[in-house]
Order: sequence, then structure tokens, then C-alpha cells
Amino acid sequence: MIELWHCADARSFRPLWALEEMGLSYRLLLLPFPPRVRAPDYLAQNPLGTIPLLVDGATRMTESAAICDYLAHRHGPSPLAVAPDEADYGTYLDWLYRGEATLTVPQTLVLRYRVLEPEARRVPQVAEDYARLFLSRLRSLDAALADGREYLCEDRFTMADISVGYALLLARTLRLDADFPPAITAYWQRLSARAGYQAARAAQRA
Ligand SMILES: N[C@@H](CCC(=O)N[C@@H](CS)C(=O)NCC(=O)O)C(=O)O
Repeated sequence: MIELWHCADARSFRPLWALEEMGLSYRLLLLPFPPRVRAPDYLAQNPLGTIPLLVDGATRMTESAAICDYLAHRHGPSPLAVAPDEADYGTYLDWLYRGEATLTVPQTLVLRYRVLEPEARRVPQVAEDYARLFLSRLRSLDAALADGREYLCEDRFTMADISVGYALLLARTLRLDADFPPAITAYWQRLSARAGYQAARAAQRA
């Protein structure tokens, strides 16, 4: 049985969403955030203290976007991955990685320096600068959606949409979504209306 270690609405939401989209069986282990501090026993499972951790037999993975691609291949074949012989393979990999490295990382500075740190250690200037950086990086997404496409690759929903969709979910949590361009708002509404997304939200509530 696949095991996913998860904190509500954290990056482990990507693999949770992917598991639901694929209809795979899994066991969800919910932790308080941050587990490093509030569930120190978890360090025995993942010395980084970060989530996600996916355990699948002898496989242990801690990168959310990589886990999505892994699930589609190891437990596929699945249309949620784009294969090397498809036209959008490179575009798929770019969005899969960009969702995390380019779109989520700047938001983590906003989260830390606007929300998580105790009042005395908050740094409004850092939070504001990285919020602006995130919003400027959304230009690549707005441009990709400008031709009216529903999803990022191959005219179908893929793990690339989950990777980028999570960045948009985090932006909503941080209230950065008021500045989304209309095409991104519509894209987000499409993603969040999916049964797989709704099932993942229900799973983390349970
Ligand atoms: N690049 C990793 C980042 C994992 C990560 O930093 N997760 C955050 C939650 S969103 C975390 O566990 N933070 C708690 C900590 O650093 O102690 C991924 O995409 O999974």
C-alpha cells in the first residue's frame, strides 16, 4: 500500500491530488505543521523533516513534483504523464519543475516572513518583494494560457497542471490571488472543479 505523509494544504497536496486523479489506493498519514517541530518522531522517517514523504515499497521520495511523475509512470500508464514521444514532452517537464522551483519557492518566503515567523521576526519588505516576484513570474502562465487552452500540455489535464495548480492554491492561501489575470483565474476554477481535486480536499479533511 502506498503511504503518503502529508500536512493539510502543503506541497504534499500535489501527490495527494495525483493519487486521487489516478484512483490509486493509499494510506494518508496526516501531520501537524511544521512536523520538524510538532512531530519530531517524523525525522526518523524523513531526516529533512519536510513533507511530502511517499513510501511505495522500497521507494521513498520527498519531492512533490517528482512524486507525481513517478506515480504516473510506476502505476500507469496514465494520460496524466506526457511521454517522450509526444510533442509537449519538454513543455510538460518544464511546467512540472516550474510549478515548484519558479512559482512555489518565492511564495514560501512570503509565507515565512508574513505568516509563520513570530511577530518580532517578520520582515514585511521580504514578504512584499517575493509576493511581487511570484506575481511577475505568473506572466509565463498567463502567456501559455493566452491561446485559450484548457490545460498546459497536449490538450489534456496532466501532472504539470497539478504542479502549477498547487502553486495557485498556495497563492490563494496567501491571498495573492486578487492580482491573478482573468485567464489564470479561469484556469484555477477549471482545476479546482475537478473531481480529483475535490476528493483530495475531502481526504485531507477526513
Ligand atoms: N521541493 C520540495 C519542498 C518540500 C518542503 O519544503 N515542504 C514544506 C511544506 S510545503 C515543509 O515541509 N516545510 C517544513 C519545514 O521545512 O520544516 C517539494 O516540492 O516537495
